Formats: sequence, C-alpha cells, structure tokens
Amino acid sequence: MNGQDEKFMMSALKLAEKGIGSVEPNPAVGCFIVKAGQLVGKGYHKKFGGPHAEVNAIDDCRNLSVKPEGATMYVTLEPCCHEGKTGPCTEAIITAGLARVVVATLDPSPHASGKGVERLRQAGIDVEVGLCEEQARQLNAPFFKHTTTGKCWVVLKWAQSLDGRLAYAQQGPERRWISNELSRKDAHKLRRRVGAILVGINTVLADDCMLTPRPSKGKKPLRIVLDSTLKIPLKSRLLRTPKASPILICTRQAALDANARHAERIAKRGVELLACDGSSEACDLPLLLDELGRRGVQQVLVEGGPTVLASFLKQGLADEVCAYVAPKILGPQGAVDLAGPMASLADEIGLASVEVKAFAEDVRISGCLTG
Ligand code: AOF
Ligand code: ZN
Repeated sequence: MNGQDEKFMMSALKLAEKGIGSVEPNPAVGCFIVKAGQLVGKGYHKKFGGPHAEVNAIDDCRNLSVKPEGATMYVTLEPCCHEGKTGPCTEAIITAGLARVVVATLDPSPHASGKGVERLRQAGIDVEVGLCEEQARQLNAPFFKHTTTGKCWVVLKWAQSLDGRLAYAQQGPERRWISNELSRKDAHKLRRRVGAILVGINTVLADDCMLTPRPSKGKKPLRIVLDSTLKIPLKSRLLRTPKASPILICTRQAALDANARHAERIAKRGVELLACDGSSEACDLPLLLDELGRRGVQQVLVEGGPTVLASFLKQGLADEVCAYVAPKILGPQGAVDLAGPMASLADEIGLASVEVKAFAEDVRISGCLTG
C-alpha cells in the first residue's frame, strides 16, 4: 500500500458519509475505482434497500465509458457476498473484472465477516484489508457496536443556551425554541438516523412532542417515553397519533397494576407498554437498552429532559453526544439545566473524536464518550 492508496480510501470514506441519515440500519459505505492512477468511478450506498456502494461505483465507470477491467477498487467495508435486498457485490466486482480490491475493514455481520474477501480471492482478485481501518470503523460505530455486541448505540442530544439552560421556563404552545431553525433541521436528520427516539415523561408533559422525524423520508423510528408512574395523558399528541410511528411506554409493574384502566386504554390504541423494573423508582435503563438491542434497534436517540440525559451519562450508558449551543443567555427565563441532575457525578466526562459545526449563529458540538 502507498500514499495514493490512502488518499483514495480517505476520499471514499468522505463520500460514504453522504449516506448517513438515509442508509441506517445499514452501514454507510463509499467506493472509488482507480485505473492507471486516475479516478474512473465512484459511488456510495445512498439509501436503505438501495444499491450498494460498489455497484454504484461500477455503474459510474460505465457512465464515463471506462471499463473497470484491471482497475483497483477502494471500498470502505468488505463487499457483501450474500443475496440481501440487493445482489452480492462480490459477483458484480468479479464480473466487472477488477484486478485489485482494497478494503478498509471487514464487515462484522454473520453473513459476511471475511466471506466476501475470501470469495474475491478465490476469483483471483488481489485483496488487501485494513487500510484506514480505524476511520472506517468509526464511521459506522453504531453498526459495529450493534452487530458485534447486540447492544444499541446511545446518542444524547440537547440544545442549550450559553448559560447552559435546556428549556424556557414558560410552558405550553408559546414556549420558544432555544436553537435556531437550521439546528432543528439538523436534529431531524439525527432522528432519521436512529431506530428509536426516547424522552422522559416530563418532556412529553412540557412540550407535547411528537418525536417523529420531519420530513420523515419514510423513516418511522420507535417513539419511547420513560414514564415510571404511567402519567402520560391520553390527549397527548403522542397517544393521539399512534399510527404516525410506533410507540413504547416504558414503565414499572407497580404503575401498570395501580393504573390498570389507563394502561388498557393506552394499549387499545396500539401502543406498547413495557415494565422495566430495576432497584430504583425509575425505569431500569440497561434492561431497556438490552431489550431494544434484541429487537434490532441499532441506535437510540435520547432527547431529554435533563434528568433523563443525566441518568444515561451517570450510568455510563451514552456512546455519543450532540449538543447545540445557541448564543443567548436566558437567565431566569431558562428553566432547567444539566448541572442539577449531574451534581453527584464523580469524574468529569470527556468527549473524543469531537466535531464542531456552525449552523448560522448556533454551534453543534458532537463527539463520542471515551468511556
Ligand atoms: C456492501 N456494500 O454499500 C453496504 C453493505 O439488504 P442489503 O442487500 O442492502 O444488504 C445489507 C447488508 O450488506 C448490511 O447488513 C451489511 O452487512 C452490508 N452492507 N455491503 O458490500 C455496501 N451497505
Ligand atoms: Zn454489497
């Protein structure tokens, strides 16, 4: 491998990022095809259920009327060799006559994990694995976590003012947004990335939130409310829109017993109730996360409020943080912050792989928890 190889693989990784928000729970994958040092085709996995990166890159060569025969392919994930929603990429690569395939990382899925590479080698293709592996695994960290451990990836998201307030004191429909429109649009992209969106009951009572991605672009993440005493009103927008996207109310057995009629009415609307009892008064989060992982939820987005966000942080259950900071100081107009519920934190929590992005005058700070 040489510097050229690395340059092309890094470009393929950059291209793969374009699929984030549309491909989940599939991984985001990018692919470059290079012949005699020249880029002759590129492609990425654009949408869940759609053609894979390799097939799009091979098609791109045809558009440029260059034959990919004898060329080198740089692909950020091991090519699949199974018949899924699309045909096996290995066969498309063999038919196209590529001479060399450079793979950033193996696909940990049981249907893959080395089988794709083996198939290509069998067909006489020179295959190298492991170039920019770290970056490739980081790009699809939620996919790798869920595939290898069965556990779902937890993203915490919030918007705050410069003085650290997460909400306005004022309640009801007049309640204002802390972050700007561009930030909120970006947050909806985050909602489209995940298989579930979770909030605490206080957020439902304060905001009457819908928890749907808008526009949905066909995504219907599971909407989860942590409601240990089963307080959610039947007239909440969530319970009035059970068809918009499935709903799971996470509660405790004692609450189900004490509010049997309310629980029955909720269930009649097609909403699922799940008892997640732990040792405390609250719902047991590790239990819930295990259950979500088993159900195939690869990523869950936790949107608040502060007590819920703090619970995930204090219990060491968060994998990623995405915070939008708006340039305003709310003072007494601000209602809640993370400081109170985080008061019992022993050590500071640092972020790794930090990214900072501006949305007009708002700033998004995101990163992964070092654990
Ligand atoms: C690739 N290239 O671009 C992607 C791959 O149902 P399917 O046919 O879309 O297959 C999905 C699986 O294929 C997914 O779970 C992962 O193992 C692999 N993803 N493979 O060769 C790609 N996105
Ligand atoms: Zn494939």
